[in-house]
Amino acid sequence: MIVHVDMDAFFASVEQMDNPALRGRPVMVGGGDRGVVATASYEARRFGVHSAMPAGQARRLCPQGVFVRPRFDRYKELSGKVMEVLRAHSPLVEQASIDEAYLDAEGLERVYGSLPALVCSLRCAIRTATGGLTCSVGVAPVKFLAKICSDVNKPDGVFILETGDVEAFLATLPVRKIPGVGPRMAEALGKFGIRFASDMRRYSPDFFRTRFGRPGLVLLERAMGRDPRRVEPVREAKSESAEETLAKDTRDLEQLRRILLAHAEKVGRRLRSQKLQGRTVTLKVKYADFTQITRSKTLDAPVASTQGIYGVARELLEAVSLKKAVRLLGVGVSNFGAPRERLTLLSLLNGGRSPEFEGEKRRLKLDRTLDALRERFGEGVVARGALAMHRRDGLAQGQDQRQELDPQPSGRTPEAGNLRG
Ligand code: TTP
Ligand code: MG
Repeated sequence: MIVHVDMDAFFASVEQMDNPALRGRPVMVGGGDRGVVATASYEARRFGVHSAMPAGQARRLCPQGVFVRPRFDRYKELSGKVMEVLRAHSPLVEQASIDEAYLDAEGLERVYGSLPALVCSLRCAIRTATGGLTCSVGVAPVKFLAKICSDVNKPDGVFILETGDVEAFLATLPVRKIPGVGPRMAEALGKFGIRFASDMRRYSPDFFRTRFGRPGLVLLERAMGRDPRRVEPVREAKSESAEETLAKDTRDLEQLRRILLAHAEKVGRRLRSQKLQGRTVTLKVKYADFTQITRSKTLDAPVASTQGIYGVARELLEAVSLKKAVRLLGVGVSNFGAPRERLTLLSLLNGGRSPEFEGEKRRLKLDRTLDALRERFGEGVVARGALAMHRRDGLAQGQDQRQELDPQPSGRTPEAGNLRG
C-alpha cells in the first residue's frame, strides 16, 4: 500500500498558526495589489476563493478576507519538518511538492500494528513537529489512487482504499479527479459518454491512442486501477528556476537587471546546495498583455555561480524586446551534469585551462563563502552590491561589484520583499 500525505491549506494554515489573530478568519496568501492567490484558508474557500485565482476577484468574492504576503522561507522550513517526520517512519519517502509526499507502507503495517495505526502516528507526529499543522492522508494500492484518496476527507481527514474496494471506487470516480485530466480532456471524454473512470473500459486501447495519444493510454491504465510508478526516494531535479510577477509592469532595463540578479542568486544557491551545475540558462519573460517568451543559451562549461548565471541571463534579457512592459521575469538553469569530454577538450584547446571553466571556478569559490556566511549569520549578513543598494534605498544605478560584502544586515526596505518573494 502507498500512503499520500498532503498538508491542509498549507501556506494559509502556517500563517494562521504563526498569527493567532488570523485563526478562524478567511485568509488568502499571495496577491497584494497584483498577482494571484497562492492558497486560501478553508474559511475563505467557502466564499469560492481558490488557488491561482486573480487577487482582485478573490477580494470581490471575500471582501472581509485578510490578504497575507507569502513567506516562502517559513513554508520551506515547515515542509522540511514534515518530510523529516515521514522519513523517520519509512525509508521510502518521495516528496512530490512543498506540501505533499508519498510513502511506501510495505512492511510498516507490522511495525505499527496496522495501517490506521501507522497513519495515526504520522498525523500526530506531523502536528507535533510543526507546532500544530494538520494534514490529510490517503492510502491505496497505487500512487494515483493514494493521491485521490488524500483529498476525499480533506481537511484533517483520512481515507483508506482497500484493494478489494478499488473496483467500486473507480465506478463512481469522476474522470476529472484523475491527475492529468483537465477540464478540456474531461469534456472531450464526456462526448463519448465517459463520466466515471470505469466508463473508459468500454473503449479499446486503439481508441484512446488515436484520440488522445500516449496520455490517453496512460489514462486507460488508470481506469483499470493500474499505476506502475513506484515511490522513488530521490527524484533528481531536472532544473532549478526562480520567477516573480513584478509589483508593477516595467520597461526599465536597469530594474529588470536587478531582479534578474536576485533570481540568479536564488537559483545559484539552490544549485550550489545540491552540488549541481547546469549548462543551459533560460530566461522567461511575460509581458503586460500576458504573451510569454523564453530564450535559452547552452554553454560549453556548466554554471552554478550567481554571476555566471546572471551574466548569461542578462545577455538574453538584453536581446529581447522591451517595447511592451514586462509583467513577470524568470530565470532557470537546466542540463545538469558536466559533460567531461567537452570540458577536457576545452581545456586542451586553451593550453590546459579553459577560461570559462577557470572563471566559473573562481566565482563559485566566492559564492560558497557567501552561502556559508548566510547559513551561519542569516540572510541579511551579506548581499551583492546591486541587491544591497536596492535593499537599502532602491537606488542602484549601474553599481559595480565592489560592494560585494554588505556589512549592514538591517537595511531592508519593502523592496527587499519583492526581490526575495
Ligand atoms: P495544495 O496542496 O494544492 O493546496 P493547499 O495545501 O493550500 O490546500 P489543500 O488543503 O487543498 O491541500 O498546494 C500546497 C501549497 O502550494 C499551497 O498552500 C500554496 C502553494 N500553491 C501555489 O502557490 N499555487 C497554486 O496554484 C497551488 C495549487 C498551490
Ligand atoms: Mg495541500
